[in-house]
Amino acid sequence: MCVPRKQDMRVPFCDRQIELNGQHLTDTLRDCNDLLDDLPALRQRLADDGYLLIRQLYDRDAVLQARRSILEQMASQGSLEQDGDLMAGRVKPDAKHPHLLGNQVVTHCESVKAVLESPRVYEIFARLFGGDVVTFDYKWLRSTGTNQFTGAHFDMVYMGRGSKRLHTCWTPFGDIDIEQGPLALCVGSHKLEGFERVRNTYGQMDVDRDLIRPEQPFSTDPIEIVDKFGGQWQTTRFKAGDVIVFGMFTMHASLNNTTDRWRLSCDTRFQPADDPIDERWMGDNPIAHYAFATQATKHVSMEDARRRWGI
Ligand SMILES: O=C(O)CCC(=O)C(=O)O
Repeated sequence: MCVPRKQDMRVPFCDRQIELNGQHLTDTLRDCNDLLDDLPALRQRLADDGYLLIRQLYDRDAVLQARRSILEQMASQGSLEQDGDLMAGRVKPDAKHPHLLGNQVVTHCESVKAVLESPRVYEIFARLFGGDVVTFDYKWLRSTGTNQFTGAHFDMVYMGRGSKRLHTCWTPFGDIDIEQGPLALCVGSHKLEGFERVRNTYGQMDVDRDLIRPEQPFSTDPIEIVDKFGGQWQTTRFKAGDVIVFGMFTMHASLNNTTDRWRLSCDTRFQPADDPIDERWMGDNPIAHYAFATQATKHVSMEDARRRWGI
């Protein structure tokens, strides 16, 4: 019998089919748990790799309890298959996409907030920044359905008006295996010379100021990015309780969710409390992205913008 080797597995990654553990994509994101008691080494790792993967930062049961609350909310919105297995989170075919992104009814309910703003995550950032920490009130709680994915982007362009030390913390609400479309980082993108022109052009834009539609990623072709600018896409199998932290210039995307289950995750933001803050994301009813409500006809496509930047 012929058993396929691990490196023979091809996975859908945005608009491409890519060999897992080939040249462009590996499942080798490394955790930093062995460095957690060594602050200089932890900071150095973040500077070197552009990310910190922390296994089981949160209490797994607390994350699963939050998952249950999110799924109950999704069920009440009619987005779940009613098959008696709430925690499986099956996509109801033809259901409308659930309203979770920035929905404080869900993101600030007790069980979800207890994870996203747990003392454990505050402590990590307080140590990394060496002082008090603040988190955005807006939380990007995501449900990624069958065949959906997130295109490659920097977070800078969405929330870059405040602290230069702003970081993202990505939290899976459940175990996320390769086929459910985990997050992938283009490792090296935050510092490689090849990405300098991307950081200096695309990375300096602001989707609201420059009228580039917020839902347009930099690219949906992960191979193009590596071939043109360098780095390597890396992912991993996430477990409920894990988090991954990264900076505003670490390019990231997600693999495609090929299952019939919603992939649940939330990205939150942390920064030093004394730094200026991007006001679009603060308060009980954050301003959020605003330009397209009023100026939808003036938008610039990412394709045109990239041509203009020469990248
Ligand atoms: O979860 C995803 O698919 C995308 C997350 C993301 O873009 C982020 O954490 O900034």
